Amino acid sequence: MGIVNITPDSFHDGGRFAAAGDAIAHAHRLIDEGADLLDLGGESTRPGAAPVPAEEELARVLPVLEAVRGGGVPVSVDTRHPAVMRAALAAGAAMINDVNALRAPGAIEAVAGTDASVCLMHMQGEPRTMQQAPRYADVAAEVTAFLAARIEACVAAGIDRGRIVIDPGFGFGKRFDDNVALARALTALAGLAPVLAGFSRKSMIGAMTGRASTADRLAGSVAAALWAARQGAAILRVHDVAATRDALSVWRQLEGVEQ
Ligand code: 7PM
Repeated sequence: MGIVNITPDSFHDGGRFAAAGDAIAHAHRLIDEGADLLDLGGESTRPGAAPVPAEEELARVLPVLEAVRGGGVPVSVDTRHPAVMRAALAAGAAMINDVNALRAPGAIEAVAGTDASVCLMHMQGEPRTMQQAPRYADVAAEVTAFLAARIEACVAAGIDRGRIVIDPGFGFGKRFDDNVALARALTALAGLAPVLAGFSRKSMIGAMTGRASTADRLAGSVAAALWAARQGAAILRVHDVAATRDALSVWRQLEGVEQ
């Protein structure tokens, strides 16, 4: 899954893809690099980020979605707002990626009436304040129980189990040790539903490598992605599609895994 940020304040791209034209060009580049899926985001959910009104988010996302849909690669839209979900699904999105796991009123209903997939992510708190004081007694048990409950809520509302993907939400209300514990729990999580893992250029990679700048976290991010795949992750959410694909290709051939 290649990341396409359409946010002037996104944590890595620094506003470079703020203009729809730039985001569309970036999306096409990720498709050329071999992305199997694109994730369009019009609201930055990085720690400390302020919420974006649904209308502004839609104005960022829709032109890009309209330009890249039908290009052979399914498109996911990263949003917490039911109004954005409905408009994105009407405009051809194949998946809703919700860092809030469809907890907003009306969010489950927005997805349930369609044949789209959904990614349910765990987050403690909300983006503006989530890194201030994350707290868990047993992070793996708590995140697993949360995701299992969200799966059942979605299934009860009519979303097919086979359309649900789960994500422990690395960096979303988690300390370094919490992120590491969750990474080690990926194989167990994959027993609940297919797992999406997003490590790309995050602060835990910075902490593990001593790389303060997100621009210097490519190699660390690729290592984390490979490791997640090996733990059974089904979808890798990455900025760097070509590098990640190359690494997976080499690993799979050495391992003798079917391509
Ligand atoms: C910290 C830094 C937190 C950067 C989040 C980010 C994920 C996501 C984002 C993820 C799913 C960024 C991210 N991360 N959706 N959206 N999983 N499902 O790329 O890990 O800016 S935002």
